[in-house]
Amino acid sequence: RRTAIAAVFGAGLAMAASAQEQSLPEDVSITLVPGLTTDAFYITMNRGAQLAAEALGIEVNFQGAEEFDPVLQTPVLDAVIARGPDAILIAPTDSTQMIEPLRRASDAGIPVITVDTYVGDGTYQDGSGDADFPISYIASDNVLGGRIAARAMAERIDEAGKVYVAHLRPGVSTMDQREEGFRAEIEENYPDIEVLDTQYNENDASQAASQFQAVLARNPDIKGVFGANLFSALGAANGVEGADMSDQVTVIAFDAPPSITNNIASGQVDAAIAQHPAEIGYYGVMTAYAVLSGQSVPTQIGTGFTVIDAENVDSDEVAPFIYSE
Ligand code: T6T
Repeated sequence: RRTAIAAVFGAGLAMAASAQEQSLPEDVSITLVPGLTTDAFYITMNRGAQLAAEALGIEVNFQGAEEFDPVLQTPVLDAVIARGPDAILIAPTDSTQMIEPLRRASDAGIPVITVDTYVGDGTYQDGSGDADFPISYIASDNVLGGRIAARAMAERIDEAGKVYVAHLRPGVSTMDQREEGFRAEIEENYPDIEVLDTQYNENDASQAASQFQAVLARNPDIKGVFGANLFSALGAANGVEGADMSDQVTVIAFDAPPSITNNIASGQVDAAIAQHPAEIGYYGVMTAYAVLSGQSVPTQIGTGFTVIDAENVDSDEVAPFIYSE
């Protein structure tokens, strides 16, 4: 027993000693590469990132492409790698196509942390999968988010009828997981809801709006649309409004800038699943700084959701979760 106590005490001393030996890194510069620069979700993520940067006295640059596209994100990333920041936080725009571009950063000795979306199988540093090199993944639990959206939908359509998912493009991890969670929740709990084929809109709201018109033409009894990200939801809501169907068709949105929440008050959108992007940015920067300070970090950090609907949209509780634009 004495030996055990001595051993524990000894380990404590060793930890304290190594903590003392570590010195905090100086002149730290981190680059945050969003999925696209003009999206309220990433703008809000950057707000959280800048808050952490200020607290730590470091620099965080926000640099990305104007569209959600791996072909446009790759040259931005290559230019970032060439400048050699101390760490890269990135929302990869494709879970497969961004593996090799990100491996170039890691091979150049720049720690990579993914935020929002992931590459490979999304579990890093476990010795398996073809993209094991990122240090950590900080994001919403998107499968759970899809399940929450399904419950919100079911409640508003009396648990019966046809619905579909408006999605960006296959291969975007967040979107694929939201669809997976949405379908699983309906399949397990709502036998009278039919989920039609998913509609892919390339993150273009006007395409999402015309897709609603086309689905409506084939299914005049359509009951709901799950717009699984901001542009999918905005487009779906516009499509429903354009067809003068807001009273008959429920729109559940993922993401919550004022362009969505204003439409909740007017009844065009029935509920929004708000992510907490500022938290993702804040913890992303803190995690990168911890890595640069020689600390171990969690390989995954999950952030939460706030469900916003007509009952709480104007309340003080949800105000902090409405995105910046
Ligand atoms: O929903 C977010 C983000 O989580 C997703 O990966 C891509 O779309 C958004 O940026 C919203 O437009």
